[in-house]
Amino acid sequence: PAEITTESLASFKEDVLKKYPPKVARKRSKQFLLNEFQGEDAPLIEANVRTIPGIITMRGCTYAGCKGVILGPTRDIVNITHGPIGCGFYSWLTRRNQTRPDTETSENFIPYAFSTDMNENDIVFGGEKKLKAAIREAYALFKPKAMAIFATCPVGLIGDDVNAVARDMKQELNDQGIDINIFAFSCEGYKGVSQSAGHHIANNQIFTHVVGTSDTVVEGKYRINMLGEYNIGGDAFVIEDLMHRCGITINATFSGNSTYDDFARAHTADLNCIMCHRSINYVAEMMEIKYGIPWIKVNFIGVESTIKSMRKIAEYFGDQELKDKVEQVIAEEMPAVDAALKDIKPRTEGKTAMLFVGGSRAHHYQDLFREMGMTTLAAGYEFAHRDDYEGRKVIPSIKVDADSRNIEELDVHPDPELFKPRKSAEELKALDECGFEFKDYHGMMPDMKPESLVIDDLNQYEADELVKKFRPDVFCAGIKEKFSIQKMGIPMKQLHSYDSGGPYAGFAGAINFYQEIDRLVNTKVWGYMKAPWQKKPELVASYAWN
Ligand code: CFM
Ligand code: HCA
Repeated sequence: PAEITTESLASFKEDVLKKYPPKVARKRSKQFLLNEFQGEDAPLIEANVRTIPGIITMRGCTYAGCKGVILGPTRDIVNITHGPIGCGFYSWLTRRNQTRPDTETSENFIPYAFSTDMNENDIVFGGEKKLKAAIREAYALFKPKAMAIFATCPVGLIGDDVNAVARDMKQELNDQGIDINIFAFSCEGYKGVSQSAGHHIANNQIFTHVVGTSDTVVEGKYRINMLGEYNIGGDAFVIEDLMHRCGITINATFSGNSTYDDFARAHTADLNCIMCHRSINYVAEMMEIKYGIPWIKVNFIGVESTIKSMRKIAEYFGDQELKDKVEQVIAEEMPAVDAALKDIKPRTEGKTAMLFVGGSRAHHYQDLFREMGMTTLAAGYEFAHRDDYEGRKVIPSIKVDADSRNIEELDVHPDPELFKPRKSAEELKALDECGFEFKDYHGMMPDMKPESLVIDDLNQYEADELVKKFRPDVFCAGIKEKFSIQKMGIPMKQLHSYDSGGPYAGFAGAINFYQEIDRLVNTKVWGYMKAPWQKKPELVASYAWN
């Protein structure tokens, strides 16, 4: 592999971009940076812009971000995909969010796929009638307390009005004396440049139609919502256990292991803790403005970050009793962490990683690698925005960036009337100034070495070149990248689904991760990954010349 220096990274960028037509190279060069300036001088990166047609992006669509990501982990809402069957089928149980229905009678619709299965006839004559019939049928079969409808690309193109259908059907069922909430999402796949627009659409609708509709208050001295934690591989279970042991009550999680009622009473919490800022900052902002609930950024990926986050929550409430309890739980967990690190670190120290994932993990997982003594050579998000790279002090996420042609940033909450602050602006400002980093959201770039590459919306060609030139010890991304990377003889770890592993959150999760990565980067199997023609080049000659 090439040595990692500022020069080798800069020349790599030049070589990669040279292969593109000049106009494409110019655009890509704004999303492909050497992380040479640090702190306040972080270089500017272009993010959340359209992928250039023809490029094989790692990204997904707006429907995936809305239906799969935000609403996917909630178990008792019937989620109906209005679209061709493929959209429902490919978002059916592919994300590894888990759920634990609390009683034998509580509903769990996650194993089902509901779709209107649109076909040519519906495209020509309209699909609204079919959607209404699907809602009636789903109600008759499952009697859920809530139903959500998701628009796919063709729905937007032919003009079916999913919101009107939701309103009509809610009325129809309510008129029959049935207590049900039905709402829709205009989350057509093409609506934004990535999954990210889908998060925003999902957040707006859940806030408008669900949050605040129940006044049930959960008992507890310290009551928080955990925002942006989706329980992949059971991460939320680990966090729930940690919080429970500290005496902290989780009022609602958005949306790992959650229910409709959790969302409905979310406005009764004392504090919002944001795990994945990218996908859920909208809900935190809206709850702060409407209900005066402050938010803090937390991160339970990595032991150091977990400890910092637990202390930050205790610090917010300020009680000595809570602070002592948090310290006690940390002390209980640390011996196992220390033992695991003592075991694996001699084998992982000095190894290298590359991380290209969604909108927060490419940053959060660098902490775990750092704890193992490993360096991140290159990282990037699929769809994060500039604040996720540079930090929030640099650019507020709600600022409209005219150059980015960013449909999502312009998509402010549709009903400004909803915003009637309970906590005054002065009170919120005082909270901001009392020593917490409420608004100070830390981005990925200041945490990375100057000798590293930061690449937004990486594509297949660039991934191949990165691996060929620098041969990292592990490459982290998603299912589409998995096998092309492994065929180049480099271990690949999925940081979306965790392959079949996890949980990786908290202390127990960190130990899991250390042990899996140790096995992955130290196995000899990758050295045997030579194709026959690589071992016997004469084969090439005999086929080529005979
Ligand atoms: Fe947030 Fe996520 Fe992520 Fe995300 Fe995702 Fe995901 Fe991800 Mo896949 S909400 S941004 S849209 S942490 S599904 S649980 S793994 S791309 S880095
Ligand atoms: C999504 C979901 C996804 C896909 C993961 C992957 C996930 O964006 O639609 O590409 O492997 O985490 O399940 O991000």
